[in-house]
Amino acid sequence: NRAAPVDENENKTVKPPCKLEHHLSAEIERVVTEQVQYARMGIGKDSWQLFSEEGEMKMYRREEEVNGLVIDPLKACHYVKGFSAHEMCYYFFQPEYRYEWEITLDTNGMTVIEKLSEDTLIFHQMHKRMWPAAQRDAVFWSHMREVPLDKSDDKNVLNCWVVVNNSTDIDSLPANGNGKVVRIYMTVCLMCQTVVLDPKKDKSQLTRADIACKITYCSVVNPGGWAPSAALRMIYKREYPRFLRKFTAYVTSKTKGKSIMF
Ligand code: 18C
Repeated sequence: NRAAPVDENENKTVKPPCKLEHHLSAEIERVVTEQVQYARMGIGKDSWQLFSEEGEMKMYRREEEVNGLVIDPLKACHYVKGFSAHEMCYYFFQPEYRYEWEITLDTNGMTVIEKLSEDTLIFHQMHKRMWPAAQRDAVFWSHMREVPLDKSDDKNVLNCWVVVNNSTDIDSLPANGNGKVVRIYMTVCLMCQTVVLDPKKDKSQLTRADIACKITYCSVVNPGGWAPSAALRMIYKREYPRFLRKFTAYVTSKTKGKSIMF
């Protein structure tokens, strides 16, 4: 005669464990595992070069080229008080908010091609053209989930969420199909951890003043075709800090006054 168990994931948008039952399941499992491991490594001892620092936000890159194209891997770390890991990932993943923060999109540039499951979407994005290079587009799967905590995580970490965006091919939208738009290839990982600032408080007592979000954003973008290296590196240096600054401010404003989504 016991009461029904309380489902503490009831209000989450994605309920772990994720049910992956589609043709991309195996690939998503592999890429997400890899990306989470890579994000957890932080900047470690590798030769990352700090290229931007604004308060808690630090951005590092490694200069790399493939067939003469700049593909510099980027790792960014940030720490923002007042919202949770789930909230940060939620606004990054959900398509209905994208135009409110994504400044690289062309007018009406985003389309959801397919919803594979609650936690996995396939997007087509048409990006703004940057003269003198050709316009770029991208087709990618986007997957959001909660990640179990790891022994390497700090004691004050409450939970961890991730969104991975990874390029994919679909028959209906062939790359470079019209001879004008060049397809970019990317792997992007946004990993966030909710940090509890007052360890004496129980989860149910936490307010926005008691939490912070530790953010790791990693990306590798292959421009897919000719793009002047120096110009591209200048765009990276300007646009990545702009994105993370703007996006975290956006999440702060969207969550203000709302109950916390853990
Ligand atoms: O992760 C981010 N956004 C996600 C949701 O949209 C998703 C998409 C990432 C891909 C971004 C690639 C954009 C290419 C756009 C072309 C340039 C437009 C610049 C317009 C500036 C106003 O994961 C946040 C992404 C933050 C992106 C920062 C800039 C990256 C620039 C990449 C350039 C690629 C080659 C362009 C060739 C131009 C050469 C002069």
